[in-house]
Amino acid sequence: MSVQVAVIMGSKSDWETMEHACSVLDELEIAYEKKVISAHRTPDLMFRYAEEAAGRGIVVIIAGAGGAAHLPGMVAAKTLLPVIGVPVQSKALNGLDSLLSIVQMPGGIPVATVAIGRAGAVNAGLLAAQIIGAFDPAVSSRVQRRREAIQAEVLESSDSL
Ligand code: RP5
Repeated sequence: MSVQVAVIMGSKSDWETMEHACSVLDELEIAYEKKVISAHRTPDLMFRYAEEAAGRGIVVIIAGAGGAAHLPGMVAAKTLLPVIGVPVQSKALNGLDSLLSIVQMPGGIPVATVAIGRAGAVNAGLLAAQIIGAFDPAVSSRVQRRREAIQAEVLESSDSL
């Protein structure tokens, strides 16, 4: 199975959040790679990675970062692949800094920004799956089954009140 999704993050400390995106991709049987790439500490690697991703067969990039979270936006600036940005919950400002750094892109260079923290990482995995699912019915039906399971869980939750 060829790697379709790149999950990148600004620091190893982001893994606690980004592993939730990877769990969703595992669950939906989507092949991915994961890598620490820092916009500030390894800028040349970031540009090279973004420039080469499409040529390597990557379809979607999920990029997580916290604080001055420039990774998703800078990667988006160097590729035409869809980039999903995950704001990591920072200690100092609870992730509001990360959110604003990622979401406030100038017109012309989009980053699909999800919620701060774990829910955002889960949704980033799902959004990547839905993008792939638009062209791959097998992936789309696995996403559909996951939705049905969530729905059943909510309906059953009343019984345990
Ligand atoms: C950002 O700075 C990373 O994405 C991380 O969220 C934050 C802190 O990084 P560390 O100091 O923990 O490596 O670049």
